[in-house]
Amino acid sequence: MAMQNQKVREWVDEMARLTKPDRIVWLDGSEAENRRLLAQACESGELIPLNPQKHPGSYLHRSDPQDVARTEHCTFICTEKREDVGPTNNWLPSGEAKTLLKGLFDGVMRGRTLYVIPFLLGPRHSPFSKVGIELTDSLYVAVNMRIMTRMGEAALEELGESGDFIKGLHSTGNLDPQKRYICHFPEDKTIYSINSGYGGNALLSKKCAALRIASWLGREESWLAEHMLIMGIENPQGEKIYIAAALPSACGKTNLAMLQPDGKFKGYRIFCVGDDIAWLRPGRDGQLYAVNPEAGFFGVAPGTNFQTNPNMMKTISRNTLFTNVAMASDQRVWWEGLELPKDGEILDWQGRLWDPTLGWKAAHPNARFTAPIRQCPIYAPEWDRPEGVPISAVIFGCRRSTIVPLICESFHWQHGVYLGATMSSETTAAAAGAVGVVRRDPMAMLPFCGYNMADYFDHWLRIGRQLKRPPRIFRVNWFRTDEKGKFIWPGFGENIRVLKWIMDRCHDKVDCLETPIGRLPLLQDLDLEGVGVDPAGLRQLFEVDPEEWLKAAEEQTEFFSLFGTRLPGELLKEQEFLVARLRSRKGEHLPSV
Ligand code: SAT
Ligand code: MN
Repeated sequence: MAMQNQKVREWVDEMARLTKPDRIVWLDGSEAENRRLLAQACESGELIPLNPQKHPGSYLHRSDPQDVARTEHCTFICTEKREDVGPTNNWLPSGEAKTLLKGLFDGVMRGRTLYVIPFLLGPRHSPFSKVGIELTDSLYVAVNMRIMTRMGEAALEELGESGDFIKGLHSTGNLDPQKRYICHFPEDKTIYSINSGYGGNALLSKKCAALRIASWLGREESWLAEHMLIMGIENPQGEKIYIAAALPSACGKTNLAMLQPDGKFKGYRIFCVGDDIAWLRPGRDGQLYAVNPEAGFFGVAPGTNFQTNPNMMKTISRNTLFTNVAMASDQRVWWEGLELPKDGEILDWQGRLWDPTLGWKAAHPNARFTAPIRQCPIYAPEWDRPEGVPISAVIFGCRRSTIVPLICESFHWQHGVYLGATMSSETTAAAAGAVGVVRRDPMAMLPFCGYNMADYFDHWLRIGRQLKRPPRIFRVNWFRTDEKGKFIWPGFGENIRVLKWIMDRCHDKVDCLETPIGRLPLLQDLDLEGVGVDPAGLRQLFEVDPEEWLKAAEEQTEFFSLFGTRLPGELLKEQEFLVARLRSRKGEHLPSV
């Protein structure tokens, strides 16, 4: 590939002098190159070809068992000043971190190939878009990056002669978890990642560039990089709106992004623009516009099936890379949530012979698939629109078995930012650590915000002030459970009922019930026919217990106080008013349905 850009070349040379690979291969993103890389990966054992009839063009990768999820304790934001990364990020002083990383990367690619991967985040010719270059010694990373981003020539063409690109250096090193580092230097738009090959740690375009580095850039340039899906909804009358929704990792964001309305909601159409990351900026008309910087899905396999996400099942029917799923003897993939094959044997995600009596899961709970967005049957061609899509509603979703009602609308932008900032959620398998523990996860960005979250909240408030027609902000919780621990709300395709209410609110078609925590639906406006939730369940789904919420507000104080005086006063004011509203309704059971 003709490599004209002097700045890129200099940087590649410098990193090659450090890492000392045997050879350097520049990737152009072409089909022929992809075939060559896939063949090489099969030869080296990094990929296992799957049944060509059942899974055309698809492969299985088994990772090191110690390298199966993001490792937040090894993830650092490295800056001059600690205050700039705030109390919720791990910090290293940039000078010290560079010395440490230089030591770790010195000679690490000896005997290996260094792949140069230019990638474009966002549509071509768009004011939103950014170019990045990832250097990696992992073939697995290279073939995944081709699916996840607009990779190769297109990115270099966008870059032209400019030296303004995000730099990412990655090596799988020796996968030593003790020496694993994912370090971000937002001040020089650089990422260094070593000793992991896992998606979020190694596909540097994803959480590292498109969220951590991009959030920093967004603050400087007046836009937002968010952990959000983008979807279009069209009602039977042909009205269409776009929604951006934040949910923590492995909480059903991908399923929501390509929801399939059924039964009486068949007249609604959903269009998927993105399932994980949204870049948002105020447009000249005073609306908020969004693009998906990515070009593929890196979704959770277990639990994905024709009931929970038929559109994804079709998306991953070909040209898909599977990671840490199980495999049946006919080279078909399998995971928990799919029907067990009637005959033949199953190898678990580590290649061990498996059967259901063994007591462990065949697929790793964070097993993933990588597939191009264009294969999605409800893919929105607007995905590639340089100006993005106008957002009418923002959703902050959390995973809470108690307290938080199914849906609630904020009173206004500032209150919506407060709802986002006070999100808490039960942890999942997407990150290493205990699962099911409640933790604060503001805007589902706790692990992904590249700067001080107090400044981030302030940035959200500032963006709101630039919008003449701001989106409405909602909070959802699909995960409330009953006394027996069973989910009350069926979720998945039935979530269309909640989206319909959101859409009706955006079109001023329905009223609402004012409660201390926000606006709840009037039950008659929420189409619940045939949803299968009994009246007691409904009461629980929408219950707002002022006592419980007062306790929750107190816990927020603890979180807010982490940020000291840097926390925007607007959020404290929202909290103060919430507490006052709750106190005035103490002892009541809200709402009465
Ligand atoms: O971090 S990943 O992008 O690999 C998965 C996730 O946590 O959403
Ligand atoms: Mn995610």
